[in-house]
Amino acid sequence: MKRVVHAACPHDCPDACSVLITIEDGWATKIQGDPEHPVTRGFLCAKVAKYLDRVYSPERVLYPMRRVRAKGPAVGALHAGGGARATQTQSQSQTQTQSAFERVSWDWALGEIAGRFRRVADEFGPEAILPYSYGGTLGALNGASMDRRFFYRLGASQLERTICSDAGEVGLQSVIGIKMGTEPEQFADSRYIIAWASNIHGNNVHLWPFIEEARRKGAKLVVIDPYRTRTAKLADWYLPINPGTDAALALGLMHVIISENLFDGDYVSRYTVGFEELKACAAEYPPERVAQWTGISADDIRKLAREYATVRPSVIRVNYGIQRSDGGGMAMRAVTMLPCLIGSWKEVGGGLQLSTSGAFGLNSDALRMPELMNKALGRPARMVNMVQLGTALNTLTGPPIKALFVYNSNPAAVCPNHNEVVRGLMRDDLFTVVHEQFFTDTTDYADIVLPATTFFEHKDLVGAYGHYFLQMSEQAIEPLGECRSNVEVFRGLAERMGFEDECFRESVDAMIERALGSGNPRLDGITRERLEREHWVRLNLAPSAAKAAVASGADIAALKRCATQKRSAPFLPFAEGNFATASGKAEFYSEALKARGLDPVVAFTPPVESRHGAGSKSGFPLELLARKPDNHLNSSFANVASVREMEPGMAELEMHPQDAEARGVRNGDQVRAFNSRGEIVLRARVNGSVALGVVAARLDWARFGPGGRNINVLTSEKLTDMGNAATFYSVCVEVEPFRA
Ligand SMILES: Nc1nc2c(c(=O)[nH]1)N[C@H]1C(S)=C(S)[C@@H](COP(=O)(O)OP(=O)(O)OC[C@H]3O[C@@H](n4cnc5c(=O)[nH]c(N)nc54)[C@H](O)[C@@H]3O)O[C@H]1N2
Ligand SMILES: Nc1nc2c(c(=O)[nH]1)N[C@H]1C(S)=C(S)[C@@H](COP(=O)(O)OP(=O)(O)OC[C@H]3O[C@@H](n4cnc5c(=O)[nH]c(N)nc54)[C@H](O)[C@@H]3O)O[C@H]1N2
Ligand code: SF4
Ligand SMILES: [Mo]
Repeated sequence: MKRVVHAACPHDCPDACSVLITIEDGWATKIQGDPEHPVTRGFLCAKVAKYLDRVYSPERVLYPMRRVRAKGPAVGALHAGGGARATQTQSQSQTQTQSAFERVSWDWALGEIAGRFRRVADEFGPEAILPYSYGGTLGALNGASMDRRFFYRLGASQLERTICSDAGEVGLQSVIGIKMGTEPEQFADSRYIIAWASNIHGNNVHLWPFIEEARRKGAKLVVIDPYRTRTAKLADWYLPINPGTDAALALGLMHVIISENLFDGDYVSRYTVGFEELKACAAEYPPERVAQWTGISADDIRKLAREYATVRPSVIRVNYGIQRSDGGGMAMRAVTMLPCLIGSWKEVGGGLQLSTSGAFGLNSDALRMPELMNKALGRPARMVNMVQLGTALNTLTGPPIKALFVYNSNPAAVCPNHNEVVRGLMRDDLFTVVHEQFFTDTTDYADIVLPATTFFEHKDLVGAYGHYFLQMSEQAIEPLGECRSNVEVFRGLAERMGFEDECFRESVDAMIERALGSGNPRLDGITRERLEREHWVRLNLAPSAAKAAVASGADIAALKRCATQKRSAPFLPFAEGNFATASGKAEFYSEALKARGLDPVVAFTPPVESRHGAGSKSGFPLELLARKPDNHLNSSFANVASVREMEPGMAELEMHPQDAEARGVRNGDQVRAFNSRGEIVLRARVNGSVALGVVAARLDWARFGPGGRNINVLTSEKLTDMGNAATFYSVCVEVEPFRA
């Protein structure tokens, strides 16, 4: 019997695709994008199009396992080189990895974990236990619900989950108050599109067709990125920028826009505060000065400012690459001011998008129940920053970390300062549990591995950070082997710990209903039953905003076009102000930042590890971009052979010809990239991807990397100016020819 199940891709990706899974006799036989979904539009990215290979991979963890050999990667599992060679030896390394474990029952595994947790809590206090999770699934339930309840009730340390986006989010919200922005569909109506630190074609591919549509109608695409991405190669105008200097560029643009009177005085006076302070600040950033930091010429800065302000509607797709630097919060803050200054929020196809996730307003507190912490500790538990896992595992006291529970994450690949992370994970006195779909870099250090379902195997509610549709992801197949979802694992563990609270018995459907019951008007009328029936539903997005657009003279033709294309009326969140800040206005001046000791307007400070920072003078003159692969998702998919094939040359270091020549390096040579934290041997690729002074490499599983390492041996635990986030793109290194 053949049927089609509606699911939603829960991977950490803005597109949150609507997925159709064909099931025949209980087996998934086909996956495709839902042609009806207005953003998915019938296609999936290349990696998820191959998802059957991932779900039915012979390398899935299918049963609970316990360690029977010493911690660490299996000897012989390591091999040099990436790409095809790694793929060949993959199954071999897999067998060795698995032989470090033996199968146990769920009953035994849960009993062992509960027993160890109890002993650790008795001896050191429950804060000696640390959960570690991030973006394995963004499903509302399997991302953060039963797990949080469990660790709150236990009184475990809290994890500060800032490895990805917090600097940018805080920066964005410091101006507009909420994580909302231009809907992707409206990019089709733009005439000037800036992809700012945004590899759209690689990381946000469902925005691309809207941009193509706009370009067919004459729109211009500008890319601002220190790396010549796929997106940059396809742009009308590519502006390579020195890493970490975006705040200066945005200030330079504002300098020109203000001094040439190209801003929207009416919008500014009605809907913003702090213009005079901003004007004074921007006056300090004439294009000639900005050019020295950014590497973008003064003429280009002027041209970009004039075009952005006058070719309308203009929109900015800014992405998280901008905020993985010391000053990431300020950079995002500065860029967010631009549409507020030129009033492009009023226009269909105007504005800016970083994230749309703030619109969903699910009742996350009801899912997570932080109040359970009081029951355990009578106070909030200590916070441990996930970016600083290495330091935490090795040096934290009061109490030390004695037990670690990893799920939805692969820290032995994705965490910065890899060598310290591994040193910590190797500790014999650390009890580590990893709940996973695969035997990853992190399971190499696990005492117990638990098998996890994929999104085919469980039900969940899925929001998005790149569009405004809420989705129900239905379970398509029975869990493989003895796999359990995150919800069920923590439910089972709570029972074994003797936690009698009712919340640990709540059903998945009841939790979905609670999540929807936040009272947020954007969720009015969106019930579990309706989502089950319709699969995806557009949030209630204030219709008055669309009317305001007409009233303020925005593109009426665009509205008509929506009607004929059966598109929903465009959503213009800030056409009439309505910012979610304390003042209700876009804040060019922020009292809240001032109270936190930050510049209340904008400040540009070069990252410490950059050509203008102190780091460049310490013998490591090159700026490293430790990037994401176009066809993997952080470390996910790197182990799926059919996906890996699409990403050749993983173990490469891309260099500028002059930097290579100055070091006696030729294209294809083995080079040693190093700094004070570590070293890695890669193959030099001199291919025009990076500017002078910049080198780039991709994130991979350490196991597939040369010497069992990945690029995170070079990245640092330094945190950003806002949001305590990671600084993966502010890293200084030196490179030399490798001699074995
Ligand atoms: N194919 C694929 N898709 C993904 C992911 C993946 O790994 N692969 N990861 C997912 C995740 S977790 C996230 S957070 C999103 C992130 O998606 P993006 O925000 O697009 O993230 P990045 O690729 O980190 O950064 C985007 C671009 O910023 C550039 N960049 C780096 N430093 C700077 C700088 O200082 N200034 C400027 N202007 N640009 C800079 C990088 O070269 C990169 O091309 O993508 C998601 N989607
Ligand atoms: N050098 C460098 N490092 C980076 C980045 C970079 O650009 N460069 N990007 C950073 C960013 S933006 C992010 S968001 C982080 C991402 O870091 P992570 O969130 O750790 O991302 P992934 O590498 O995708 O690992 C997720 C793991 O969760 C597992 N998983 C998936 N679904 C489930 C589930 O339902 N249950 C359980 N238990 N497990 C599941 C997957 O198999 C996978 O191994 O990496 C960061 N690290
Ligand atoms: S990873 Fe992103 S683009 Fe790919 S299917 Fe999932 S949501 Fe869509
Ligand atoms: Mo991320």
